[in-house]
Amino acid sequence: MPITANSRLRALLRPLSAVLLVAALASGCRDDNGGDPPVIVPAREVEPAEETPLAPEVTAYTDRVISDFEEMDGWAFTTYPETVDGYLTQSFGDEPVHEGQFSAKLVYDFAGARDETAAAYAATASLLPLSWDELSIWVYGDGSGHWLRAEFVDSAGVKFVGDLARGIDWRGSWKECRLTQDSLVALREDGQRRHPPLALTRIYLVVLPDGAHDAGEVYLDTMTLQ
Ligand SMILES: [Ca+2]
Repeated sequence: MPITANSRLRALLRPLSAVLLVAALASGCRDDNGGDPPVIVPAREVEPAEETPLAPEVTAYTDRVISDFEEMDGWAFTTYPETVDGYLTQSFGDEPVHEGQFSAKLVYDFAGARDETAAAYAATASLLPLSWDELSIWVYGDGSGHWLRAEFVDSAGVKFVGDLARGIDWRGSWKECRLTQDSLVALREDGQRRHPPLALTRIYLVVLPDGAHDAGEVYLDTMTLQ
């Protein structure tokens, strides 16, 4: 802080006021019977107010967390075909978490569906707001190369899907995967219009017939709409 005439004056007066205070205490009048001395309260120096922002930062978009996986109510595990094995659970102990205390752990084993298109689903039913541009989710990869997608259903019951990652090619670290609402395509028929609001129904891993029908696990955390 620059030294101003005012602060210099206060610096000069400070020792003086201390001397006066000591003198006042030393010369304080007491009753013979030892009554309490008068309370002398030195004048407080007024500290300059800290600079505070006039208003919180305002941004055009507010992130809406759809799921933080701190609890797993409303989530379930399903597969296609039924011969795919696996489960969906909350993370436990030292398992990877991106934010908070827990993530979701999606465990899959595609070995029972060799040479077929196979999928392991984290299934939910989460009605989304009318308007959003992007959905993002943090994913702890296993390097499997499997395709990570999200499925939605619109108000007319038509299913739409989008890609969160064309292949999970990272292992042992977190990445934020995103899709835009504009990128969604109808699951069965091309060119169908979306009728909002959409509900998110599944986040899932897919392996194509010529892909590796192996076993592994990924963790999911903090799903957000922008
Ligand atoms: Ca979490």
